Amino acid sequence: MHHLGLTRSSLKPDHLLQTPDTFVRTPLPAASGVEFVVHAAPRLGAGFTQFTAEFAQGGALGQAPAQRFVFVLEGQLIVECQTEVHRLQKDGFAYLPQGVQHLVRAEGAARAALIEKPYSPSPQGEAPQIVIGSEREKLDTPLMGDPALRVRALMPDGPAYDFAVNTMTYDPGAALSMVEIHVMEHGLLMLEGGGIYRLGDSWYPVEAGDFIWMAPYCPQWFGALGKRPAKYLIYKDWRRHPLGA
Ligand code: UGY
Ligand code: MN
Repeated sequence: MHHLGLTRSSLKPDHLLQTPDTFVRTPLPAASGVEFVVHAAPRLGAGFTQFTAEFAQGGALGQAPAQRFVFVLEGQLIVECQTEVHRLQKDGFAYLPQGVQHLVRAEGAARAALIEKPYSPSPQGEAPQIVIGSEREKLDTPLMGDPALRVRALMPDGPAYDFAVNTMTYDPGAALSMVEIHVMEHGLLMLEGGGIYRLGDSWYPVEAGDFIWMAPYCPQWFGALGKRPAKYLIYKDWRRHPLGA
């Protein structure tokens, strides 16, 4: 069917809403049997990259040019690093510090969110460690005391780590209690449900499968709509001085 050039996707100087009808797949180096949808990249103005990686049966992903965070969206992935082998199910994740030799492979078809960021060392020199976990095992914390809006932190929050990845779950009707404007940028993947996202001076209907990039200082607000919770995976740069010092 003709769509007559219509899409919910929108690119503005301080944000990108990228909906699945506009996704274009590409191969990338150091991977076989994996196709990538590049969501955020330096060419967009982002300080990190975020992809959806689509693994065919037997697909594998080798070394990353930066720190790497892998979150399983569908299927299973096997992460081999140092002498360890970890099997990640849906909602499982792995953090691999920059320079750690590793392989991420799929025995069957699988999909994952991938986030990569050049590491900014901690001024005190603490070294980040490999992290393996599952979102389901993480503690649910009400945001600003609102039990209808819950946050799960996936990364450890220590001085060694220069980014955070959280999930945020909104019960139907729940909303951010304020319009946020902050120095950190975001990469956001809608996992479940939907609602209205305010980005800059625009309000967008969004749903599971959509990706959003928010530049530093992009005004942002979300309210959940529908009869089931809305949930997203959200990246932000974290714990580093804005002067880069
Ligand atoms: O962590 C955050 O800044 C988060 N509350 N932002 C967002 O959901 N747009
Ligand atoms: Mn925010």
